[in-house]
Amino acid sequence: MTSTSPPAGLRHLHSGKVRELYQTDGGDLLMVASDRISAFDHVLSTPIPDKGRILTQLSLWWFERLAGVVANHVLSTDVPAELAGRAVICRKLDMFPIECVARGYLAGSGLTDYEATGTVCGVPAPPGLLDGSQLPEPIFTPATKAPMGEHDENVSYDVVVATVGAEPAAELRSLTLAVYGAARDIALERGIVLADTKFEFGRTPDGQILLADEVLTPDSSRFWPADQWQPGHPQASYDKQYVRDWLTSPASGWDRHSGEKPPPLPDDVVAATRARYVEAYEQLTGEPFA
Ligand code: Q0Q
Repeated sequence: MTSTSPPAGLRHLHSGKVRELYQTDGGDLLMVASDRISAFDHVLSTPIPDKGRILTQLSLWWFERLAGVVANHVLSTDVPAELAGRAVICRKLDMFPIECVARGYLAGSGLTDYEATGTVCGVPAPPGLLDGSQLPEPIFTPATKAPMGEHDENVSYDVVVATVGAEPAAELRSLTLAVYGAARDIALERGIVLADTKFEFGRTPDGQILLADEVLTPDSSRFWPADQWQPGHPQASYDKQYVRDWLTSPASGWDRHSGEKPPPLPDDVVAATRARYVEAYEQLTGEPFA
């Protein structure tokens, strides 16, 4: 079980569903990933052992692999012993208040929008696409950050321009699509469809835009097993399908539309979910998770 109490001498800044952010004495940031998992907009009461470590190490692998495409905010992994492997020291940036989403496939709010308007968050798309279809080209579908527990709101590119200015907006779109495209190709070579992902960027005092937050993890992206990809129905989630299937099965006794909190997960679902996170890490990086 991971602790949520702040490490000694650090000031707590933000809490996310599954992560915490602290400020160090030197003015840098410490981002800590927990073993918490969310499903159906609930943070579940049962942790997934090592999830925080696995996703932190995966994000660090991506930052390194993509350093040629975009610089990032990572400074060090020299963190307090009790957080080893699941925390990162990063540079404090002036964050853009925009969730920079890239979509290569139709799913989630992009699919809902397409079915209602024939466009994906205002971006034209050809007729006849299905749930899970690959888009002709990846698209930038920015969103404004919602309070925890609420859904981000998709906004038009013009809103991004009005919010951050024309030049930064163009750079955010360009970087988002460049990083997504590179990561999508790497993931697909390794048997994983990167359907979409969410990036956060921040600016240094001298105006450089850096890739921040965590990147290209199953928490910030839709990962689908490539050998099961079949447009026309909801795709299996690489990491959360066991959790979703159990929670929506009679065995859980839970009704996802009831507003009730989900019940604790059984040991076998926890073990299978942990195994999927390990499998995703090892399949993408080619390295054993230790
Ligand atoms: C920053 N967050 C995310 C968050 C709750 C993470 C602020 N380099 C940075 C970063 C980053 N990354 C942030 N602020 C300044 N400089 C990241 C959304 C929220 C827990 C963990 N919020």
